[in-house]
Amino acid sequence: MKTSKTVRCMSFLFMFILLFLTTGCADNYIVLDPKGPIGEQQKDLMILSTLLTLIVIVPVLILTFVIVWRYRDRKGRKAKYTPNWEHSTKLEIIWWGIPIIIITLIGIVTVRYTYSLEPSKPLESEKKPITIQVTNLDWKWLFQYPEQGIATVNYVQFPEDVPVRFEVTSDAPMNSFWIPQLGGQIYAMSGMSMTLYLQADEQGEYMGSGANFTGKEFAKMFFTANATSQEDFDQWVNQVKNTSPELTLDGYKELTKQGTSDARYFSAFPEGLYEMTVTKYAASHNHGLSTRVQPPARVKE
Ligand SMILES: [Cu+2]
Repeated sequence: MKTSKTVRCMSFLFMFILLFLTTGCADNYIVLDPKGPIGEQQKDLMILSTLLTLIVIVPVLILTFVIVWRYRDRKGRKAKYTPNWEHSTKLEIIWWGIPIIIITLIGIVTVRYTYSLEPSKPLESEKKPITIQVTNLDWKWLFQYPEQGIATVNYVQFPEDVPVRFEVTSDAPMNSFWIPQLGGQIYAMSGMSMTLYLQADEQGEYMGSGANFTGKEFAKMFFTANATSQEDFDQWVNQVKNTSPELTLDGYKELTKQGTSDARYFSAFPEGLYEMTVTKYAASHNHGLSTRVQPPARVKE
């Protein structure tokens, strides 16, 4: 009877692991299927820190079951019973030493990756980066191309293998700009312009989203990030320039009204619109942009 129970338990666990492995995690968890240098590094960091924590978690879980099993009360038990035991230098060294080594390793890894993955750090590339200015609106994303002079809504296209310098701000509640397969998210905040460098090493359409709750239609703030060849990109820019309407200041005010949007394209946008959006809120946001209030002078004791 007892063995059959153990066997049943083990086979259930085995089935569970098998199910997990065969459902094709890499397809469902796009973060684990990066398509650019930043995403790659972030995936490496995730795997590395998971492995480092497993050094602790696996033995602890195994020991939990072993101890419960070995020291359970039953007739004729052979496990040692030592009610007055209180100190073991050997054990103290093990359970202080191993965590200190692991925390040190995780610390070194984290510091190195934190510096190398600093979002505003330009990517190493022979190609000149392209700048795209991103504005979070209720509930849509506006993209402006200052070098090409075009703008889009909920669709962003850029050439593959070229670093993209995203400048991100908000003209609505704070949100988070995220293209999971290219790299981690960055906050879109009013009165601030955040810089995030990303790059796609492969052509393809990647899912982009708003990763921070901003109200009723927040869940519909998806956009397509399309990485194409340089020729296709240039052709697309020309097409937008020749066939799309202009974005006027009134048109922008319409966009800022609450509501969702399909992909839209504009052949031009008001000059300095992005900078205007940022500075509009700058006075109320204290990150060095606005004048700092002097702290009161210290009273001499
Ligand atoms: Cu801020």
